[in-house]
Amino acid sequence: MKRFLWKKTTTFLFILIGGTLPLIYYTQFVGVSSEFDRNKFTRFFSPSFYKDDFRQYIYRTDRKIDRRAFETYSFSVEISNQIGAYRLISDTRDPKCRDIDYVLKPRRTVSVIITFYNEARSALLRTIVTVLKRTPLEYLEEIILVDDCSYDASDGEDLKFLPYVKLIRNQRREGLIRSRNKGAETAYGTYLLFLDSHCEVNEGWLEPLLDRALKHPTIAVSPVIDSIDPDTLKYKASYPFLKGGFDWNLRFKWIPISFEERKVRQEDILSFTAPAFSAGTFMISRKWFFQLGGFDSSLEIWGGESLEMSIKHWLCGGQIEVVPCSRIGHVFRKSYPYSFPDGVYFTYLRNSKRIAESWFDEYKHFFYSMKPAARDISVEPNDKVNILKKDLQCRPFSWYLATVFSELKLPNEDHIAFGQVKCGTKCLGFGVKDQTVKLQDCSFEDNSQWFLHSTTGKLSTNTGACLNLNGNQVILEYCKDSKNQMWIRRGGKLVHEATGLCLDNTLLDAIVGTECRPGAPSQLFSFSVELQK
Ligand code: UD2
Ligand code: MN
Repeated sequence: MKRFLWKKTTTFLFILIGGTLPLIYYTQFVGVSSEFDRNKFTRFFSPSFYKDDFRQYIYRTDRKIDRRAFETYSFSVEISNQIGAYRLISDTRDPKCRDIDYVLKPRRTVSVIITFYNEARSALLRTIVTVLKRTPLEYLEEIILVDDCSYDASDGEDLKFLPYVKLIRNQRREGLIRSRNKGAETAYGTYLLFLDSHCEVNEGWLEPLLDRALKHPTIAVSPVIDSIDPDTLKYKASYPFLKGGFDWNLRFKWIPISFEERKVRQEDILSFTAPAFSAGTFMISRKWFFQLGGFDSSLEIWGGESLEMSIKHWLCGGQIEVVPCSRIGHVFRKSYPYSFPDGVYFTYLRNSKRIAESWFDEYKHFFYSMKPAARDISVEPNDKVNILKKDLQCRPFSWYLATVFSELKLPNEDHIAFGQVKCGTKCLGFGVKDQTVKLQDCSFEDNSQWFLHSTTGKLSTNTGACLNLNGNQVILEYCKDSKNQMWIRRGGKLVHEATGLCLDNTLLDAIVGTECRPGAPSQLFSFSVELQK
């Protein structure tokens, strides 16, 4: 209703100032001002914009890229151009959502941040136009476009005449992660909302997001991402009851909410919590975003940043919710239309390692056991993360696993304990060079202090070697199905099954097998994580 009235008013204004139109057109083309300018609205909402004006933008060519080829964008640009700046799409919300009258007080504004790199002009324009047309403008602070150094600077420059639009252009390609940070740094809105450059926001998308976000300053919200087919550009509703998550490879994963959970919620239109943002489209308070340090700017080009943000957000006091009444369409492409300077595999692996090293505590070894190649990649230590953890009193990763993401099972179900193995105040470790097992000062940094105890009794290192006894000397050898490699837990002791000897810290930091002695502290070992079986 409100939007209808608004349209009426602008149409009226349009007729009223018809005589001065040529002058207004002129000033807009030269783009004299990026300040708020009511004239922009007149032009933007005029029928000629949708009929012809946008075509001048879409069909401007440059020689560096083929603007008609499917491969240039990994979706059908021809169909996208035919659709133009705007189209009607099906309202995919649960019909009950339409009846909700959101009373959004206090008023808050949103800065929409769209990063793009050589995007199809029609798709980029449509993303912006859908935001302008389907958002109550009193909630919209601005639309910040971050051009990540696309080949053709006019991709972004030509859009500055649109209302609310501001443009930043990177002098070199920074990747979407640093670009989003840059966009956030210039934002004024109370909330930041990140969008890809090939989206179409649907009817009533923003109000339900704001409604939830207003409940608490650290609730970050995510819409349901509908899919736009890359071949046909058909808009399709997605199943709304999916949460964002990931596996130990740190690959994003959708997880359906359980039947029980749906029953408890009673109402399908209520929001639900999720371990991670449903991909990279979410809204977060600007203040809280910067308290969290923004996205980790060491992450390169593409990948992982939404997981990094999700994990630290939860661990440091936030909550993520999926809001089923909010819908945004996104073109899910089957391949990357752009290059990765270091290759996509390596880039993603390095980003993942950085996240695991920063946030996974001793669980990082599960990541390494899935991705052994990551061990050899060097990533700079994340000094900021320790300050952040202290300042915000962030919880350990084990809390996240137990409380937020119980669906993330340990990769190998057949173990009973893992992590650091402590005897007194020291930790079991092995010398990488001499391969002797001894006690060392405990350190999370040290990969050689991580052990796994399997249900069959094998006690192995993170490099996959198994502990055995030779006489009473502890040795490391290839794991095999041998009784000699079996250790049983008995009252805090680790008993070698074949000989009945106990693991013992006899002298200084040496570790050997000795006769088991009741209550001997030097024979008591505890794992940092003991699983209940
Ligand atoms: C998914 C997320 C995306 C981001 C990414 C992982 C959705 C709908 N998409 O991406 O937001 O979280 O996973 O990082 O949630 N871009 C640049 N510079 C570059 C590369 C890309 O600005 O160097 C832009 C690109 O034009 C696009 C956005 O970043 O607008 C996301 O890239 P994408 O669409 O290729 O990624 P997608 O959909 O696989
Ligand atoms: Mn995308």
